[in-house]
Amino acid sequence: MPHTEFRSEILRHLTYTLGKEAEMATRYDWRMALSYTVRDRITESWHDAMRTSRDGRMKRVYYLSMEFLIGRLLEDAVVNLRLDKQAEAAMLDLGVDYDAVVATEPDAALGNGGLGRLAACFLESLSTIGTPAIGYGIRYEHGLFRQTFENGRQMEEPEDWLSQRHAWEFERPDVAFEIGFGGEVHEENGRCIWTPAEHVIASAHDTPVVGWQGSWSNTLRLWEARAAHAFDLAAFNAGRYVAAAEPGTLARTISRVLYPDDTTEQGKELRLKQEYFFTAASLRDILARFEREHDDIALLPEKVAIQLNDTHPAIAGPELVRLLHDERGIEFNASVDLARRCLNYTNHTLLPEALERWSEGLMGRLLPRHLALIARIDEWHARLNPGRTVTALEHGQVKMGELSFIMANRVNGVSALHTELMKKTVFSELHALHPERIVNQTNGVTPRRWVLSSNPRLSALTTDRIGEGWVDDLEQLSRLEDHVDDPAFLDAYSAAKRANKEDLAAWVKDSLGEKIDPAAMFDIQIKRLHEYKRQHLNIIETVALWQEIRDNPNADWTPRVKIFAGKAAPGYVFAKEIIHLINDVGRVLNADSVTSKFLKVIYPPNYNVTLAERLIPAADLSEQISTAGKEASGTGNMKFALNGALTVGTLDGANVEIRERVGADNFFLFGMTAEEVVERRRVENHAARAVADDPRLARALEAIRSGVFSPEEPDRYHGVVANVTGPDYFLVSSDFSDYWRAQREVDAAYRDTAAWTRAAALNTARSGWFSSDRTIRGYMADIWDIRSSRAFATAAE
Ligand code: 26V
Repeated sequence: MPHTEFRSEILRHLTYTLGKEAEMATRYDWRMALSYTVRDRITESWHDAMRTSRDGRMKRVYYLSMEFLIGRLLEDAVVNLRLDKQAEAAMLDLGVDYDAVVATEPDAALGNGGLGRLAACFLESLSTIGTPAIGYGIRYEHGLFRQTFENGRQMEEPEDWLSQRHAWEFERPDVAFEIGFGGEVHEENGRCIWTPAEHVIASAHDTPVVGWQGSWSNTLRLWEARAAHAFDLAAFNAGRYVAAAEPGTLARTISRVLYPDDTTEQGKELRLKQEYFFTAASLRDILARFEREHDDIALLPEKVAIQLNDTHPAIAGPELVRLLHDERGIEFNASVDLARRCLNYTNHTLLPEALERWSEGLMGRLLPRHLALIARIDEWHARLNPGRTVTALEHGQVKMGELSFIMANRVNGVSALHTELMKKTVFSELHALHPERIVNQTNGVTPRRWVLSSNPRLSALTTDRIGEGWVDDLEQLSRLEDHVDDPAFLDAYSAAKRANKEDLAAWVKDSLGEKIDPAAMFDIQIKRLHEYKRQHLNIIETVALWQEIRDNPNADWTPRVKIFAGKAAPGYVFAKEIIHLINDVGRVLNADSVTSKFLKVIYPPNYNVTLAERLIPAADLSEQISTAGKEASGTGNMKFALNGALTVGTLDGANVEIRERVGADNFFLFGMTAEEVVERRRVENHAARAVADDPRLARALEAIRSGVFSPEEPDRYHGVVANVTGPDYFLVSSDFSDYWRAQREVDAAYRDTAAWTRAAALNTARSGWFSSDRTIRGYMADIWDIRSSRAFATAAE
């Protein structure tokens, strides 16, 4: 279609949907008009996909997730529909700056980090592959908080992504379910009846998720909470205006805000309410759809595959049993069996503090019937597995990991190492009872967003050399290996990286006022702040390097820019101290006229999907330095490798598999293995010993401790230093020397530009396996038993 026709559609939306004249339209108006125009193109394929799924009575995947970190949607849709040229030309014709318009879209941060972003990549891959799927979650009014820095300290502001209209969603006032809480359970003719004390309405909002080339679209269905009776007329008539609106306010708190803790803090009643709210609404929706298409409930496991994204929707087990047994009168054992054959559980962390547990008291108060059903499920499980068994209910607590495991057909880890650790640690006893249940599905990322759209230069070069088949068959990137000894290719590859770095440098200058040299190595660590991710290891090494440069300022240092980005949970004091420290160190180093040409520290605030898209294509070095055994997989590590950054990393999570694929020569390995970590913790005073053995570490810690970076408050970092030299659970001190060694190897390697570029290109060429398309195909084959996607339908024809 010519761009002129596209232009008239934009104008039509501007006039009739937005009610604006072109002369008066703002960038917001243009973005909305463009978004509606693009959305129109998706809607037909979306309807086709739904009709095909319905008419074919196809098995569907239901991905239940508390978090979907979707980011901006306009550019992604434009790229997937291949409308980029048309959209840009049409906007140019209209005298509107396309990039500026795209940049007005709020970044939808309905998630904390890895788990939520994975859910978003999975939905896109499911659409690309053409597998019928619905993602179910919560339509948070406020997503993850906005981060700012005040004198280097993290401040949190509410995020307001819905303050403007959300162009991509369709409200479905007709799709609504009453969700109950509390109340009583009584028996009537041998059947349990739950009479909740309180009800909230879950009402659906649908966003189409378009796959590559627009040939299939799935749905992201987010539930909004509202009151069953939003308004108390009696109170209003009595002049109590605030009280009159109270029922609505109370109900709406359920979908008001995303919990901003990714691993700390537990046990909030509202969180359990959110979990039950969206799980119960989703299951009712799933059963209603099933019952429209089938009349034999025995077919349920053949037609419905439910994936629990961590334990947050774990209440799905007892709730599905309740819907089948209590509400449909199916015998209890048969109900459990049916439910179990539909449900699967992905574990995303083994950190003990992140494993969900609810007190029996709270569960009994909020979900009395479910508590009783969990006890019955435990009995059922014990009966089938006589001898030593494991229960979900124990010592007055409901353990959601155990409950999910017991109620799941398949349980999966997110990298090879993590899956093995699941078997050996948290789930060892359940694994012994059910050795076939745990499977591995190493994470992946969508190449449409994380290469094609965010790195157009690398994409153009790749397509020029190997054609565009790589976009939905990422292992084709291996064909780039034929070019890694061609100087013209390497020149073009490094020119693309250089241009990306120049773009980033310009953005840093504009937004932070700091000048960075695009010729320097861009060394990036971006992720949530957490002790196990060890941003403090990175900044301590930075301090040690700075001291060494000051000792010997005329040496031939390899210039580096250390870039950090990431948020700390508002209540996570230690993580906030690390942010403060990084900013304090940056302030001193960036102002040091002797060293700043060799070493700078940059920390842009408010890390989100959009910022990741800007940073990753410009990276030379990817920091993946978690304590081995703690990072379940990582997905940023994959994005960096694909975009030609070399990794400095530990043998943790998917780093292991990245290194296996890109080759040990193209990966800077350091640190203890997961087993060595466990050993090392048994050594008395391990941290003090490590500090005593490494004068560089001792000196860096002394500078931090004595207030070199916080002269206005010299003891500001006593706590951080005391931790790293004392208990040091995450072994920052013990891994320091080897990290330093690896970093100096990185320095040396970066100086050989040709060899570095070749290694970077090999990272791209050998990372194709980390596409989320591959991960989804793995889930389809090993977990969901789905062979009926569009891809398979075409193959069968
Ligand atoms: C826990 C909690 C606890 C209560 C409050 C809210 C909340 C939200 C999230 C979580 C669990 C977070 C687990 C997580 O994000 N794991 C990450 O999952 C990624 C995708 O599999 C993986 O790449 C990362 O290594 C892993 O840390």
